[in-house]
Amino acid sequence: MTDKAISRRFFGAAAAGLAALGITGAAAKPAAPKAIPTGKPFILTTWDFGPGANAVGWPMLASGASAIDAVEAAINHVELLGDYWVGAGGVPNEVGETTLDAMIMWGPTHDLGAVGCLKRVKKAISVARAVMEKTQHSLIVGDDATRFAARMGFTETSLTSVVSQQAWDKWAAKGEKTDAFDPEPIRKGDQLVGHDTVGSIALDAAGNLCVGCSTNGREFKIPGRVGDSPIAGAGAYVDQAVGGAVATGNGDVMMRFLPTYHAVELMRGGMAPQAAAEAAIKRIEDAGYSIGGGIAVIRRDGVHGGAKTGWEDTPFSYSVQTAAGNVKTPVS
Ligand code: SD4
Repeated sequence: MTDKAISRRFFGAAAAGLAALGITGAAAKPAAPKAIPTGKPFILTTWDFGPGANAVGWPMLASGASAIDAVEAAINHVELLGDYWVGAGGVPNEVGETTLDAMIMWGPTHDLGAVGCLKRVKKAISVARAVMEKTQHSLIVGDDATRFAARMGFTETSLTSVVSQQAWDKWAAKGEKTDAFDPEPIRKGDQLVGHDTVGSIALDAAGNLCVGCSTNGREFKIPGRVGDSPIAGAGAYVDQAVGGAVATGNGDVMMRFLPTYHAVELMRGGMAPQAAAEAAIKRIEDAGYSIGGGIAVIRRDGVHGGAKTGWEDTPFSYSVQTAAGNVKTPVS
């Protein structure tokens, strides 16, 4: 074979390989990145926390603040409410201690910060933000998350309140055991009562998206248990070009299906937000799980949707605030 023939053969094969990858001579030039439109700011927050949390985050967005500041402030507001399910003073674990899970994810960089089983620090979403902004890590857990928080200047304090102490005392006095050793909730109906989470999604005037969530997790959980909330694609997920989603419910099961990642990816493929939310929840049902759970989804153009499974008598809702006001949407 002549040199010319060898080189023709080599370059022919190489060109065919590149063509198979969708790279041709003419298309080899990198395409100009598609500009992402800025869109109209919004903030979405789940459950009955929605109107109050949005009332904190929205004025910030309206005056030009970043979506990450609005999400953090909205969730801090809920974490400090003294609600039994989110933040300080709520849901004790099996030994009576309150521990927190939280995550924040920033659209422009796809960066993430999360804490799992955080102890003795109130603003879990702010510690998650410190993980994201101050370190290369994405998730820090347990006592080490507390030590990290202290290192970042957060105050250590007890998360036990009169309410959480009484709840645990009552439960322990009855000789109850954690339900975490019960059989999996497959075709049996969700045995879980007692779990809740706040999730927020914001778009700012600069066109940046952020999602966050925070929870005390599951009542009387086994110490060390971490739920879905700090797991990317489970508790929350954002894609700067597409939109975001937040989840709530039985995180032990929901994290197996990455429902927020699933919904965002379906929207990327062109599915409408409501259909994407329903499809992500249906995947869990189709696998045979009977749980209580829901997701709220919003595309970056502000079109939103939600879906739930179980929770026939539990009024799951989410609220979206824009310049036009706050609208609370019940999920059926
Ligand atoms: C968890 N997903 O830790 C959370 C709890 C929750 O509604 O959202 N419950 O499993």
